[in-house]
Amino acid sequence: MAKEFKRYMITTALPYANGPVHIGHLAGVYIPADIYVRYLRNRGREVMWVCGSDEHGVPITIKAMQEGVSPQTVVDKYHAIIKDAFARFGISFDIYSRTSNPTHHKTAADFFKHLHDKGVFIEKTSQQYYDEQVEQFLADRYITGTCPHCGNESAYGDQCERCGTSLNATDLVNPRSTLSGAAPVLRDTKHWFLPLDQLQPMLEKWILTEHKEWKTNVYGQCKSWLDQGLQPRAVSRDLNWGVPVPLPNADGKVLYVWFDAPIGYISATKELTPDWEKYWKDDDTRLIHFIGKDNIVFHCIIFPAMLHAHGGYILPDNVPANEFLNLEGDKISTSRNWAVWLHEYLDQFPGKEDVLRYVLTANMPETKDNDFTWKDFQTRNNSELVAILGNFVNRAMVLTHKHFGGIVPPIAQLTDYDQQTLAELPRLKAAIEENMEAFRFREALKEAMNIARLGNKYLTDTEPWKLQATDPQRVGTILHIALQITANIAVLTEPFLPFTAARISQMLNLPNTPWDNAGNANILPQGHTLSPAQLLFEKIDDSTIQAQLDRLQTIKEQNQRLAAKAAPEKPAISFDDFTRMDIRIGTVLEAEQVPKTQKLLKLKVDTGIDIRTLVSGIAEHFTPEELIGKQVPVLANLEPRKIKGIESHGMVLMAEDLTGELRLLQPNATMGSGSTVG
Ligand code: B3M
Ligand code: ZN
Repeated sequence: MAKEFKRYMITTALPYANGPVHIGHLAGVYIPADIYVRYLRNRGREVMWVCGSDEHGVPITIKAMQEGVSPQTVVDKYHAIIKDAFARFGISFDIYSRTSNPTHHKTAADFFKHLHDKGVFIEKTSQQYYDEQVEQFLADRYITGTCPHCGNESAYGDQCERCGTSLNATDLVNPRSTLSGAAPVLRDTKHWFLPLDQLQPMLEKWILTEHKEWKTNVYGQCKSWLDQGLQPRAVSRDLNWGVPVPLPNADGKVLYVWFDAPIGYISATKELTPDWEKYWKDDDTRLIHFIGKDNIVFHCIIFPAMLHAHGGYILPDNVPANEFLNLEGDKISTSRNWAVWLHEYLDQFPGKEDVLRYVLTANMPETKDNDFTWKDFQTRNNSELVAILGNFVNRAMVLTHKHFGGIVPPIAQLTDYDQQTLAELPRLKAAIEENMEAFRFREALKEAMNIARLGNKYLTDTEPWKLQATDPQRVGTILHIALQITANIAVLTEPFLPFTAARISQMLNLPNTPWDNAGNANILPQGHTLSPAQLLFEKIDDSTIQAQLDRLQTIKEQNQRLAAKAAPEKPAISFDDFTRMDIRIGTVLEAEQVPKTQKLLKLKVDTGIDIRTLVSGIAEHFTPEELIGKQVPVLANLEPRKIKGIESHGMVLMAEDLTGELRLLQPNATMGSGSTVG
């Protein structure tokens, strides 16, 4: 029997204020939470949702170094961008705070002090990596190396973002300082450790036996860490940015960012209400953390361990973490600028907040990584939002204005088909609710769209536009039903598409209708006056999508150039070795694709010595037409080789640039075939 809760405490991961928010954050964390919270509020449940910027830790100081400004400048800049973009996008936090806030500094310091005074921590001098060139200890992201679990070569000192494992810097293979690139040395330093090993039995019982209902990805990750055996974790760092360790003789030490950031949830609640304790301490509060998969260990193991060790706090009842969203087949990355940034989207697509909300919900990475593509964005807009939802609402509104002067007509006789259609409304509402309660937001959205599908089918089947002359009463009944379906859409799509739902409500002149009053045909009274119809969605054309794809292509090319490195030199050869090669200028006479291959071209080349056949793996770089007539260097005395059954006599020499692109090498004036190269 599921536990009865009185209220909900919802948290969403605090985004680092080291960059703007992108579609990966939205699909993974903020949209699911926003849908869920709007749903809870609409059902009249007591709910509090807190978030804010994570302004501490090495992610911030690294960004400051890159931008050549202070950490404070970095967090001020990105906090403002993030907060504003969330607000414009309709993300309905009760508070969006920040961890540089004095309330937070005090709350986090007090929390640490409490654990310290209770004797929870192990104080230990241990060896930590130190960069002798910049004379600094290397916390977390100041050190990278190869993850011992998955082989990722750019794992951080505290975590591998590829496999999600939480690491100690000394676990890394081949560690390097990100400050100087140097191999770091080990030096003694004192830190406070949370004895996760001692807390293991409590965590095992709590997660593995009491929370078997957690999503399989979350439960599975927890189980694998617990199976490996938890180790004590340092909760302080040698750094000059963060919440200072609130103890004497702790100069230059701050709280580890992953110690202070989750306490930020508590601080934000405190900021909002003096009555904060009931949300964090009452057993009848249901605490739920919405996060991405890279944050699972911190929210399921470390933060609960902190709360438990402190005492008096509730633990999360669920942590519905999502997987990752990719962009056009590639991992989203702030540093590589491979993202669709929310603030840019809002500027470029004004009035289309719900289109992005819809597409990201429909592709939400709930059970596996998923991909955002601009083509899919266009298709979902044009064939779902425009063609299904927008089309239905528009037909119902326009026909009512045309035939009934914008007044909800009365119902006359209901046919069996009418009754069947109306019976779908409570069923669809229940299906949305069931999926919402289980954090299955993609399914919930599908059911919500099914209301519009139902309406479209109803109008298409009953064809009221053909009946006005012969049976106006029947037309009235049909439109009455269509308008009740529209009103259901206004109420039941609100959590997903709040801007659209508000516009439908406004068109319908709909008084504030609680969720629980929907799911039936009694929302609009007959005789109720509607406002003018307006279009909800418009088609997105190919050129708009192409502009986005072009922008990404430019970024991809920039990244390739930045990442490209010249290959190391090969071992030395003698002058004799070199002169043994017979390189001639040849003229390409014929070129054709080798059948059933992707890469091979068959060339007929005049080498001056003879006319010969060459097979070259360049078909993905050049068309036959581009080559015919060109002069190219040919290594003529390469032993003949059979390639796909064709004997190749030599090799065309080309230049390959750092990104793998091929370029022809041509003499700067036409030469006789057979001219030598050396
Ligand atoms: N700032 C990590 C992240 O943005 C971190 C989350 C903190 S939640 C308390 O992925
Ligand atoms: Zn890894």
